[in-house]
Amino acid sequence: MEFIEREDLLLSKHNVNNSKKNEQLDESRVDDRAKHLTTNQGLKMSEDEFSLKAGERGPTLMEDFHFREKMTHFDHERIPERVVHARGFSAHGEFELYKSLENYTKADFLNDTSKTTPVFVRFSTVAGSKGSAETVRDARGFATKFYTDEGNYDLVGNNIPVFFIQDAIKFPDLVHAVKPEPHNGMPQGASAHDTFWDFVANNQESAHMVMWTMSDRAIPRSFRMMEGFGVHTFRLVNAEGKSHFVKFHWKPVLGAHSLVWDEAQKISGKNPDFHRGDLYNSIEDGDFPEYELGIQVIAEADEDKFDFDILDPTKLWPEEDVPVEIVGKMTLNRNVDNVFAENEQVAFHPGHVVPGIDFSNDPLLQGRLFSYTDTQLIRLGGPNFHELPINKPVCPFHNNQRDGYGRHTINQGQVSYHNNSLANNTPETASPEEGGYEHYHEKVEGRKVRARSESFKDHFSQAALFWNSMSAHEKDHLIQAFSFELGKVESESVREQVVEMFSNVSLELAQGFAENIGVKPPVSGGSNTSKASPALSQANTNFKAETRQVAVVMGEGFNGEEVEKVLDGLADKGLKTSIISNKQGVLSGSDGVELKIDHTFTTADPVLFDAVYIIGGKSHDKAFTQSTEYYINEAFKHYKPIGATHQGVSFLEKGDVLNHEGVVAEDDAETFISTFTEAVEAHRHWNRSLV
Ligand code: HDD
Repeated sequence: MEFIEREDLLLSKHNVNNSKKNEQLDESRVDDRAKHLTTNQGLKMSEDEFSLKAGERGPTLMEDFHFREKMTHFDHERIPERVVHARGFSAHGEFELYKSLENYTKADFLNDTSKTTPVFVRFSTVAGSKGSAETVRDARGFATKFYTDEGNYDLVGNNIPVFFIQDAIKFPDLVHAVKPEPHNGMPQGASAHDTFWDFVANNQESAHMVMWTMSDRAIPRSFRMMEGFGVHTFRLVNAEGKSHFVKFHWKPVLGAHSLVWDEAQKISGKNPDFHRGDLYNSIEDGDFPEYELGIQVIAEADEDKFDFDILDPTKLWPEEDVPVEIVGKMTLNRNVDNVFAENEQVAFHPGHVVPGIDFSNDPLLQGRLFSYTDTQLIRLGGPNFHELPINKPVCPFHNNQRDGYGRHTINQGQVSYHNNSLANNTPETASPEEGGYEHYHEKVEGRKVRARSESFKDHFSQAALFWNSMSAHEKDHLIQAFSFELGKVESESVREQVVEMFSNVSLELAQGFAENIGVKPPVSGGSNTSKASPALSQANTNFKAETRQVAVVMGEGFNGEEVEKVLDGLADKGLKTSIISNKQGVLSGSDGVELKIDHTFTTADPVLFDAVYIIGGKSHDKAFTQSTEYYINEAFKHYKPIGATHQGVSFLEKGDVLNHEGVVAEDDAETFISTFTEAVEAHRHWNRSLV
């Protein structure tokens, strides 16, 4: 049998990642194409369609080893999904350091600017199951594994800089409350239900994080347009043994941008894979997502100089008080080859550290240090998950740990204990000078107590700081989000408790949603703080037109050369255009220009695009007209840029959308390209009046 070699199909389109980790993974990558089918024992099989039977119409024989092997493997294909963060997607990349941080840390990958560190990042929602929709209202996980020469360092963060609870012992309670209710298994991937809000009202330390999850941050436009935060206060320790407190930030080069809630809900149905598709396609197109690494540093001596406890994970360090210093950049430049092998089997752990990075006594962090290995043991089926290709460090590892399910390593020699004389007491420990990890010598003293520190008891000031920092439209979205979520809560008592709770954050906020959920608006309350942190508002983020998706609605007989010129011009500006029409195939322009249709009105939807550009055509039937009007109305309602040229302008006139912010009707190609690109760059046109 002759196989045809299809070189073009054998390699990932963008194999620009030449990192050490990528080379290591190459050893495990297998391409099955153009090969004979064999059993797992390597036996070539001549038949894979029919089981071995006693006669053509007879029973299947026990002897059929091929059937048994194939079926048994299939029967065991599933592993438990993650108890939280089950729905996620990943990519490979590289981290480069802009400047040495040796004053703060001895971590080699944060010292040597000539080194590029391979990374693997997994983004996720938190509450939903593995198959749930991606644009739900939720925090997003942002977990990064740095494969450093000194071992793996995992920065296991979220896109929100604070957390719901202050002590890890409450994590099972929080998760039980937000997950589908146990008596009926509803709702999936949603916090809009009684048990979640009952938890919130009765665990008021959640106030600050709830402000974030009710804000636009919880419905990101893209994984590429989210900030990342290490959340906890960690320690950096330098070669002299001096320690500083640190918080880690990822700042997306494209800025932090969000969907609107109506749109997010519709996307959940139209394309539940919206975020992974966006990440995957961007990388395949060579538009590599980039995030800069930032650090906030507080000297040990300044630990008590703030009006919050720096160990409290419900508090952030306002960037205006403790500036974020940008120190490096991560670029995601290779998609996974196999979602199970990489995205599902990757095992993160906040306790995977390298010399120079250490922990603080944040009681949430301390508990996480136990939980992550524990969960991998059940999820990945035993203690050898570090040997899975995606988890394996790029530096050698040696110890006396042995055996267990699925052991890959063949440890040679007689000795598997320490201390020993038979192997010269090796593998031997390394001194700090030789790169051995040494825990920071923090002095600790105290009575054994189960208690919350007094300094952890202010739950509302930073929730108010967040509210004060929001722009008008962001405040409005918060009020709408509270109204939606609590509108789904059946218990009147819970609704009342939540209004009462958030009246401590802002009277304007609590009054804004109370009536919508059938609760008497509070008349007194509010916070004493008028402090704001402009960095918390997405109105102050980066704005870029590059990689934005534009739906180009057009029909037969369009203005040929003119349209081609505009589409080329938009592509030059980095915009991604998709031609939408009523059926698949090719559209012919007035002057012989032909354009391929990318999607139809049936397969695409305006909620899947950042902007809409109406070109129209020479003549339209009723269905085309209705679909085009739907595109315009949806885009208008979601504050999206709308453009039109030539025949397209009449649609805007009809819909009364002309003369609104972010609506560009212009026949001159050059002017249209620049004005429309500017409108797209603005992301959304929040001041557009919808009435
Ligand atoms: Fe967690 C997964 C982030 C608190 C216990 N967590 C998990 C993931 C992220 C975070 C991004 C997914 C990693 C991946 O993609 O595989 N978790 C956080 C952040 C927290 C946090 C930023 C607060 C600052 N987590 C937290 C606490 C506990 C856990 C307090 C328990 C004490 N988290 C887990 C877990 C998971 C997990 C149950 C589920 C799957 C996994 O670990 O590997 O162990």
